[in-house]
Amino acid sequence: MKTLLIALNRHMTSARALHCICLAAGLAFSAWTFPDILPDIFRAAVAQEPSKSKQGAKLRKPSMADTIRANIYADNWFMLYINGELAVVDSIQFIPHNVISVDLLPTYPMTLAVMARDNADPKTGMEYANTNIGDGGFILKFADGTVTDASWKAKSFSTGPIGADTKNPRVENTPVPENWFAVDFDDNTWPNAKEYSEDEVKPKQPYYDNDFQGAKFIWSNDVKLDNLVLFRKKVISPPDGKERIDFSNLNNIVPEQPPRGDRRGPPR
Ligand SMILES: [Ca+2]
Ligand SMILES: [Ca+2]
Repeated sequence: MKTLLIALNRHMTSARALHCICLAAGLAFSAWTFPDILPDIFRAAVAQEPSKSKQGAKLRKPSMADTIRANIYADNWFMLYINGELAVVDSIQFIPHNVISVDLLPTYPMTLAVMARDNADPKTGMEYANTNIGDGGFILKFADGTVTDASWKAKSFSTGPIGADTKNPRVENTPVPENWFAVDFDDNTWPNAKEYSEDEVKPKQPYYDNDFQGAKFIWSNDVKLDNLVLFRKKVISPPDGKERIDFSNLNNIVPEQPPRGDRRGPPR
């Protein structure tokens, strides 16, 4: 290599020399990596290098056909982060019990992080003017086959009334970690969610009016006393096995134009 550098310095401009050094280094590296296919290394490089083929200029704009429907029901309230960003908030704080149905444009791996709350006074853990201990419950189903079950992580951060003592109700709170919804948050020490039956949660009618088939009600260990529960789940790939385009980089490229005639005329 030293000899090569001297020769290059003598006979070439510095720009051309730099080019040749890079080429030589590339050949040496490629020859070491692919000793038997040296003539093909350039073709291999072209095939592998720009992962732009996945996210590059040919990426089209997504349409609603690329989205998946999400059905979510919480007893009593939830908010959902997807890949670290707030995506869905239950529009009714506690009562009545409602189903939230939204369209999502999924990206995999998909990290789901949910905060769910039972209707409970934060100081007593009870509801309806401290006359009742209510129960929680959370269930979710996406059209890609993502469902809630015991594979989710679940951790309670507010429990009460401690010991179900309604005479002297007290609550134990644990600070919620600042980055609990982040993709890289470490939930390894969190327990798995516990599954509950419909009989145990007793969902209201909107639950039966929507598709939750295959999904399980989940909560932490005590569906009555745990009143603030965080759930996390990492969906590595679409559970239904269907290939989906990753549009998450769409704002950094110029998308392919839609076909002519795709545009609709003005409303009549
Ligand atoms: Ca409760
Ligand atoms: Ca409740």
